[in-house]
Parts: sequence; structure tokens; C-alpha cells
Amino acid sequence: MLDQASKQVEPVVVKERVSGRDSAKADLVVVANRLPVQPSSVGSGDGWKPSPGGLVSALTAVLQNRNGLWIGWPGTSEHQELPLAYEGIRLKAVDITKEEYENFYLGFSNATLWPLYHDAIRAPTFHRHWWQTYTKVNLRYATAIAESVAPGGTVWIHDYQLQLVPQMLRQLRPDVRIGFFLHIPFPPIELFMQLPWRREILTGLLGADLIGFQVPQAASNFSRMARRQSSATGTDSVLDLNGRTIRVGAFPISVDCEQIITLANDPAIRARAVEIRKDLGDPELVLLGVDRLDYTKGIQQRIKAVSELFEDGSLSTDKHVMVQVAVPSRETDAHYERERHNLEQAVSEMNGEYGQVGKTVIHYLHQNLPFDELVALYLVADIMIVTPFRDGMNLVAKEYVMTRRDLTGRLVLSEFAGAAAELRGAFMVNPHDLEGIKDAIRLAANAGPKEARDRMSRMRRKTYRRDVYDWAESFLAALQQTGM
Ligand code: GDG
Repeated sequence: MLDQASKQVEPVVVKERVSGRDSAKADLVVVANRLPVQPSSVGSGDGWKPSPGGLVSALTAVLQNRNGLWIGWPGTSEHQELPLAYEGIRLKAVDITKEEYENFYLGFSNATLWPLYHDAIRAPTFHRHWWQTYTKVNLRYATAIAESVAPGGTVWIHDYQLQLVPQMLRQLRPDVRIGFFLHIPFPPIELFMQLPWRREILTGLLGADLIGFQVPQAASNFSRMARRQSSATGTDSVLDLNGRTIRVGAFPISVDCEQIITLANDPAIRARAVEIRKDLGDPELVLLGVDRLDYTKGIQQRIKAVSELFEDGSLSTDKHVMVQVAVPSRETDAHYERERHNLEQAVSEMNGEYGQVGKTVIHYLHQNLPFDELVALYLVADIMIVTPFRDGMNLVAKEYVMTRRDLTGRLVLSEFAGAAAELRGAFMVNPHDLEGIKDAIRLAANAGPKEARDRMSRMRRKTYRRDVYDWAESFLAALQQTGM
């Protein structure tokens, strides 16, 4: 399919003289499925607001000083005039129709690639018409980039929705440097082999000069797969494809540490944390989970574990309480709808079984909270439970650690989150092992203050050493070192 799509593309003639810098063209282009702004509220015509998150801040910062442009989908198919710039960087929209959104985004990206790349926790669905739309939309992104990047410029493409873009762009603009970063895991060979379009995806990615992953294991999975399914030769970190060198490596993403520390020290947020604790009935111990409501995050398994701890008396209604934030996500997908239904049933069973009048054992919020409120919750949480079955990194774990300046919090963390490689001070769990999760929560609850302090300070030091700005700079520095 890629070959067919590529044949339709006439290489863009680069008209500018390489020596003359055209300021209308960008020296650095960031390309992501979404733009850093989103409609204030769909259909209201109220305008745009920045998309939240450290990633947007970090990428905005690297674009600001480099004549940068961000290309992405505005998050709505309704026609609203997009601002030309955000925080001093230019924006360019790629339009996606409602039907394309269904096939490209909800379909191929989220119902084929997402489950396949997350250990096939849910069976991936393969549809040829989804794939065709994925190819078509990727080509639209590649064309938009080719029209916008300055001669010899640099392009940084993000994530699983855009894996064909590197090779498409290389054909259109062989003069530019291309980096690609995958935010989610890259699966082991046995799983990736299921994909009917595995060769096309590999060819797409191999169009980049630098391919970045969250952890070394993902980089190695990719390189092994490339050597097996394409004519690439080489090692896990350097591949040669028809005389062209492709670098492959791990660039673990992080959070905006200073911003989180500032929020965690903010008197208003600290006061809010005290208030939340009081509202929860001033318990001895607060357990917290914060996730997008996604079947990869292991939320139900965690709730079952906590529920059994109430049942066997390890936790008691008088002293312990849990809060679970489940941010609404991909709600039109049947798997997500079922996940929500089952989760809400588990929550209500737990409260029905162990709650008392005036005492809820698990507080469940199916909401997208303001970040300040999230930080207040992190400050309240004595034990943070992060138990994904598979996760590229997991920023929640790193955010929690950065809020805990007093070194009192404890983190229970899945071995299968990318963050586990760095946050060695966590109480590690295999998220499939219910008894193991229970043991880890018991251990976390019973750890003495010194042990908790030692573990937390190790995790804070490690996280603080490399924030999201370092991540972006290190990826770009590695990209600049690739050969042209
Ligand atoms: C993908 C990969 C990788 C959560 N609830 C609220 C809220 N959040 C914010 C958190 C955090 C972000 O959402 C979640 O990031 P994660 O990393 O935990 O997970 P994914 O969304 O699956 O992200 C993942 C990441 O990309 C980056 O590369 O780590 O592995 O799957 O920042 O703070 N934010 C607000 N309200 C909430 O209720 N404002």
C-alpha cells in the first residue's frame, strides 16, 4: 500500500535556493497528530485554548528559538479559524474529515495499532479500509510538511498515528533531516508480525534518520524487526539501509519538573490538599490512582486488589480510603465503553460491600480535572498506585514523585511501565499478579518513614536529573548529529 501511495506523489520541487533563507519556511517542524491548541469548546465558536501537558510546553520551547512550526490536526472538523501562531510559534492545520477521523484515528490508530503495540491486551482489529485511510491521511501530513520546511531543515514526527510519514516525506523532500519518536511501546516481533501491513509500517519508519523510543527494549524490538523484514543491516542502535544510516535509540520522556515543584509548593494548592483530605474524612492513608480510562492501564485489576485488601482486613474502612480518577478517553470505542462499564460496576460493588453510611471506600471521578487539582490530589496521596499492563512511559508516576518534596509518599508501580526502568525506588508489581499487587500495597502501607524517604528521594533525584526539556533537547541534538 505504501508503494501505491508513494507512486501517486510527485516529489515537491524545492524552488528556494539553498543559500537564501526563506522565513516563510520553517527551519524546525514538529508534527503530531494534534496541534498544541484545541477548540475551547467544540461548536461554541469561542476560539482556542492551549492543550495541557508538559509535552506541549517542551516542544513549544524548542520551536520558539528555531523559526519553528507545528503541524497537526486542530481536533475538530468544524471550520473555525485557526490562530496563525501560539506562543511565538507558527501553526499549520491538517484537515481530517469526520469519516477519515473514524477510519484513521478511531480505527487504525486506536483499534489496530494501540492494542497491538500494548501486548494485544485487547484483540487488534484489522480492516483494509482503515489502513487505506491511514495511508491517505499520513500522505496528507507528509505533503503539508514538505510544503512548509525550509531547505535542509529538520522535522520531528511524533507517534503511532504517523508512522508512514518519515518515508513519504523522504521521497518528497530528500534534503531534510527527519526524526521520529514513538510515545507508546514497540511490540515484540511475534506480535508485530500479526500486522498485515508490517512491511509498510517498517518502511515508513525507516525513512527517518533517527527513530526514538521510550526504552531500550522497544528500540531493540524495532531494530530486530527491521533486520528481519527489510534489507536493513546493523545493530540495535545503528542500521544501514541501502547505504543510508539510521540511528535508533531510547529517549525516555519526562515531565516539567520545575513547574510541578512550583505547583506543589503553591500555598493555594497545598490548602486545597488539606481540604481534600478533610473531605475524605481525615483517613490515616489515602490511596490514589490517576489514569486515562484505558484498558491498558490496569485500573480494574488494581481496584480488585484494593477491594480484596478491605475484605481480608489489611485495609479498614475507618482508616483507609481510595481515590480513582479516570479521565474520559476514546468513548466511542466499544472496548472503552465496556471498560468503563466494568470499572464502574467494580467501584459500586466495592462501595456497596465495604462502605458505611457517610463512609465511601473508593471515590471515583470520571472527569478531566484541572492540573492544579491533580497536583493537590498527588499531595494528598500516601500511596500512588500505577499498574498498567503495558505503558510506553507513564507520566503520572513521574508527576507524583515530583510533587512529594516531603519524601513521604510511596509509589506502587508496574514493571511494564517504561517509567519502571528509572523509578527503581517504587514498590514494583507484575500487574497481572493480583496477589503481587496486594503484597506491594501492604508493603508500601507498612514501610517505615526512613524506607519511604530513601525510596522517594532516589526517585526524585533520578527524575529531576532529566526533565521534559532535556528530553526534547537530547533528541534534537542526536538528530542533528545524523548524517545527511
Ligand atoms: C502516552 C503514553 C507516555 C491525567 N488525568 C488528568 C490529567 N492527566 C495527565 C497526566 C499526565 C497525562 O495526562 C497522562 O500521561 P501518561 O504518560 O500517564 O499516559 P498516556 O495518556 O497514555 O500517554 C505514555 C505518554 O504518552 C508521553 O510520552 O508516557 O506511556 O501512553 O501528564 O497529568 N491532566 C489533567 N486532568 C486530569 O484529570 N489536567
